[in-house]
Amino acid sequence: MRAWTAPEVPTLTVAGPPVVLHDTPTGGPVTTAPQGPARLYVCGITPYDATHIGHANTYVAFDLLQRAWRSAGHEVRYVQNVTDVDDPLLERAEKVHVEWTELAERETELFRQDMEALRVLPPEAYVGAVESIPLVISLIERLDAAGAIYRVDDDLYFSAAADPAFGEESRLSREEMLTIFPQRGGDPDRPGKRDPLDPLVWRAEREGEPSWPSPFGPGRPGWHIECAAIAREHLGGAFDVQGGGSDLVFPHHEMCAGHAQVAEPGVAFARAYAHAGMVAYDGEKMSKSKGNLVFVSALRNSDVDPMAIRLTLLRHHYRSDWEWTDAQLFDAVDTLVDWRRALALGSGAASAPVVEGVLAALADDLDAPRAVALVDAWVRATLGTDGLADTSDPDASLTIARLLDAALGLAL
Ligand code: 5CA
Ligand code: ZN
Repeated sequence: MRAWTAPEVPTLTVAGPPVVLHDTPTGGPVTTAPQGPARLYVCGITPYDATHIGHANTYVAFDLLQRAWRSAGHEVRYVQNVTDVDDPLLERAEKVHVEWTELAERETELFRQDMEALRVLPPEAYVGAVESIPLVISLIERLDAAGAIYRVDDDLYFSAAADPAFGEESRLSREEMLTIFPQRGGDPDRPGKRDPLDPLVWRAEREGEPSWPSPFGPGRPGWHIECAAIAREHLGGAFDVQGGGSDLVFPHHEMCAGHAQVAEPGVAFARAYAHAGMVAYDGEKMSKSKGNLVFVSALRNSDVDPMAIRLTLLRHHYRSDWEWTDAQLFDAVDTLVDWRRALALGSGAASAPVVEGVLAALADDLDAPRAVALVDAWVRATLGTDGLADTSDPDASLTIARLLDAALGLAL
């Protein structure tokens, strides 16, 4: 699939430190140590509605990771999927009387435009579920050869327990898993399953649903096997970071890891798992099913500067759960007026400590709020907000503008 156009990223003269991330399985910091290019997989959208602020928050978070790795001198191999066939997409298409392929294409295109506007760096491989069906089939065959696949009617399930490490990604108790599983696409109560937690990997053809031929009969891929197959194919085993929103910790990333680790015993799916917090609106998690959405495209269509949207997101640590309010957006618009005023001056307060501080903050578990606070302090000193304006650094504006663009994705 075609990704979107990459924004220019200025090169900085100062290198950033090694990147440390909070790892969900261990619950602590891990220093990423890419061997060769840093390999990143981030779960992509299910394209049945427009990009909302929650999605944007997740993709901006992992954009910071890509930028921090680049600042630390790594090349990055970034892969993202598009779940372009799945239950929610088919249900929505039927409800609005649009071909599911047309809906998926339209919403994916809107997502590309939103990502471009927010200056999110595109993945090197942007891969759809439909185009990956041969990969899914060969992964299922491999799991079957390992004895981890069984049939319920004409559908195929994966024995979660076949992975000795099952449960280590999410670190949830069995009770917690059983509670969450049905809320996130699982079917624990289906008769004939060996374990209620086993996930579907191949859904046999149903009337009125699209299907593709396979050695196990016509059907379509389950959700987790899609990401496992795409990540394995495009990144290989034990890639550096698996990313997504925290709603994917279980079952999605647990099951992806399970599929991959049974297919290739002894090789971890990913070295680290990083999860972005959930954005709420009107008191509840922003989600398509609840309908409490703030769309990036709607804001753009009402002339909101995408850089103000991005700054609003950056003011929250990527791991925190927070609630979107319009007031925060207006505040970011005002902030950018000050920042642009300071950047227009040419000279300003010393820039070197800001460069060092911002790169250090981002390498420290993507601490964008700390980075933004350092820039705010530089702007105040440069404009003389709290006293005399500091103009001691003749090239400050140029240096800070490049830093904002390269490290934070803010082109002002
Ligand atoms: N296609 C699957 C992943 S393979 C999927 O979850 N699609 S999605 O469209 O529902 O979500 C896309 C990404 O946005 C996921 O990483 C998800 O964790 C994240 N996300 C969804 N809702 C929110 C929210 N309210 N706040 C933050 N991130 C969110
Ligand atoms: Zn995924």
